[in-house]
Amino acid sequence: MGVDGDVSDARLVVVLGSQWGDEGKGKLIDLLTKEFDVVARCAGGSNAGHTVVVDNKKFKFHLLPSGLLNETSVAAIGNGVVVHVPGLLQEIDETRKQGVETEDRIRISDRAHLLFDYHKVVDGLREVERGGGKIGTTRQGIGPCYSSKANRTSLRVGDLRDFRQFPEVFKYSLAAEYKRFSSFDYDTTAEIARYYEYAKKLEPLITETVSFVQASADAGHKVLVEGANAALLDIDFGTYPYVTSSNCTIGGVCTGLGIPPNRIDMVVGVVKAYTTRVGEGPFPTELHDEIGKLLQDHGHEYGATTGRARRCGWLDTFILNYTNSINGYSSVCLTKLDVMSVFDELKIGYAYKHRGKLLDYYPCNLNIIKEVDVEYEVLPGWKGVDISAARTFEELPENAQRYVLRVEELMSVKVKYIGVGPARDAIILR
Ligand code: 2SA
Ligand code: GDP
Ligand code: MG
Repeated sequence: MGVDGDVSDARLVVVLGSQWGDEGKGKLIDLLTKEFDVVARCAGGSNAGHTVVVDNKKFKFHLLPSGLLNETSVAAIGNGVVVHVPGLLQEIDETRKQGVETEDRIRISDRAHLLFDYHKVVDGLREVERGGGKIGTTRQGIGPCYSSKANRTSLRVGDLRDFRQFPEVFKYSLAAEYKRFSSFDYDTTAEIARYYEYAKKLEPLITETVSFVQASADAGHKVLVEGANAALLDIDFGTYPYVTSSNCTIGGVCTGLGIPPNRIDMVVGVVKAYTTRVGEGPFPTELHDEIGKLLQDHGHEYGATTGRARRCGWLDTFILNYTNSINGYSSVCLTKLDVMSVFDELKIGYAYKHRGKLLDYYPCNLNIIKEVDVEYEVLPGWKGVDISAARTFEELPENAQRYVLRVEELMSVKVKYIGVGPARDAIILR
């Protein structure tokens, strides 16, 4: 991974969430995508919610890559993604109705696994069963579908091309869920019949995406990989079990698309200027006071998929350094700096202390994460100054510049992009 600055120097660029999601990946991808021929998703499913605002019109992407808004890019959904076909068809339809041409612009991996309605039902039942210990999932069936995949009882998009195994595997996989949870109605015959119909609609989109993406790169086309969810939600490196069921760190890009690591030129980490989390799980810099409420209101922190209120807190560079150690950010996009214009002073959590001792790595044990004392530094704010029209770093108030430079220093990574508003052009390039 050599390229440190401009995406124009890079062939294959990856955008990843560096916190607990909703950092504003969708908006950065929309900005970068102009230069890219292929935009690809590698992991997750319709749990993801990526918002792009264009001329006051809001686009919300769940399964489709946000880069689809650039009309010259082709969108690929990789093998690591779990695909709810009716949801995808509906999203394609809605995107088209919003004026985006989708014809011949979408490729879906034949190796991607199919997520059925019963996975969503089981997701809900598992959450209810967990009671107070619930994960706070989006109930989009993500965990149950990846479980079927790992159990090797799943069906893949390619099975819609050759239905021979479909009914048998479908019934077998569903029977396992019935044994576990007998209390749900499901019309198996009708569902299988529906899939014969979906298969006809999906057929032109089904692609062997490993060769498609690699041939595009070999032909000199530029590829942008769009991470979904984020590092602290990664099934291996996140705050397990309060995580999603895929690898949303850099490894998921290689396994979710079939890309060798040495083809990746650049990794942009998207960092929100504060921290949010939706769902349960530890969050050391969370604010339960009026400051947290102010961040939620001013930042419009509500889930793009479920509408749930997101929990809010100060920026935490201890987690950012942990996720940087895994993802290796070439540069950072610091989003929502404008939201911080409501404070007299700002805090950055930069270290964790447990029982009086500074931690030198991010712990796996959630009890320790719950018990840590966060070490903060306090920076002066730029209260009341509207920064949303700034388009150069120099136009930012001195204290906003200082905040950005401090983040850069604490992370040892260049802050290359600064988000100053939800609009497409509300961004500063450094
Ligand atoms: P799941 O549904 O099994 O993936 O949930 C497991 C955990 O992962 C979290 N998760 C998310 N966190 C932030 N944003 C997500 N997407 C939506 C958005 C969320 C929404 O963009 O706002 O609308 O609520 C997302 N998807 C999954 C989830 O909260 C669980 O903690
Ligand atoms: P993603 O999941 O990382 O793509 O992020 P989401 O789309 O779920 O949430 C980010 C929200 O912040 C969206 O509503 C964006 O429109 C909005 N947003 C992105 N960048 C900025 C920014 O710099 N400032 C403000 N105020 N909003 C932003
Ligand atoms: Mg989101």
